[in-house]
Amino acid sequence: MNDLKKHNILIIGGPNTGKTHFGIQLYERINSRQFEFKIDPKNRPSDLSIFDDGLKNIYNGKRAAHTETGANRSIELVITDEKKSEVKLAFPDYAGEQITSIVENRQVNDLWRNYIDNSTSWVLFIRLNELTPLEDIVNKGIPSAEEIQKRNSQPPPVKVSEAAFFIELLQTLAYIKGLSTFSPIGQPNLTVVLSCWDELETSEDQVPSTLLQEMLPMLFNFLNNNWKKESLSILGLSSTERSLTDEPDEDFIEREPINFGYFIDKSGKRQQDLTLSIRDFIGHE
Ligand SMILES: Nc1nc2c(ncn2[C@@H]2O[C@H](COP(=O)(O)OP(=O)(O)OP(=O)(O)O)[C@@H](O)[C@H]2O)c(=O)[nH]1
Ligand SMILES: [Mg+2]
Repeated sequence: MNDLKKHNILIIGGPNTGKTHFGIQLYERINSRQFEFKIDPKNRPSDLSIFDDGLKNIYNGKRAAHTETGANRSIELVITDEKKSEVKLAFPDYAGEQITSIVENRQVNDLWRNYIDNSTSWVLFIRLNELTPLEDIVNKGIPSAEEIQKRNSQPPPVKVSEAAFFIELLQTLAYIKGLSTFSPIGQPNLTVVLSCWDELETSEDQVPSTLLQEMLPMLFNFLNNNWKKESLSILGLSSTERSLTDEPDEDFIEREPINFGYFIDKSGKRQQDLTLSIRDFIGHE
């Protein structure tokens, strides 16, 4: 079997969830060859335009720009681990609105059909801090009679909860990939990444899956019911350790972007080597 075709990781995430910053920070690390996963110089992509602007920004202590709607750039990185086995990371950088539109329109275009067909691992970015909790049966009791009357006179806009959004998204992707939901899914391997972890007020050894269970219980149950245990991981991620803005952050410049960023592994341990997250993305062999 051709090793290069073995792993194909697809990053899936709505607007503003941190996809681009993760791509940049991960790229810098594999390129530096100081971490577990590396880019072999012979595999270095010739066209890096996908990360160019963002890289320039973060080296100036500023955030990278929002990916333009309509931009569909992707980069394929062939990465080698300590044992010299190769992983192909297909990293698309698209505007997160495309994900929103998959759910809203229940439709994908040919480009997305390709991404989905070719992928062997899905990495779903969720930024818990930006979720708007909608009241539902899981997190709220029954409202008072007065409250009910108020609501009846003012019908709220119809909107699905965040949990329902992610479930709908995963079901749509699974359907397109032709997966049966009669038995738990083993492939694609699924990693849920709780991004911008530094924004969350968590205790030192907070386990990411416990946090997801608290914040989005319905999604948590869906994941556990539909994915095989060994094909599902839930991680925390902070690509920049802080919120960069359009004003230069001097400390970030001085200490260099490569020294910022970590992820929280399944057991709640902080890992400074961002490239190790790739191991979870790939999943069990
Ligand atoms: N605090 C904090 N902020 C982050 C982190 N990663 C990204 N951000 C911020 O979150 C915002 C969105 O990050 P992007 O990487 O552009 O998100 P994206 O998913 O590519 O967004 P679109 O291109 O709009 O789809 C930016 O303002 C970043 O500075 C992080 O680890 N911590
Ligand atoms: Mg982006």
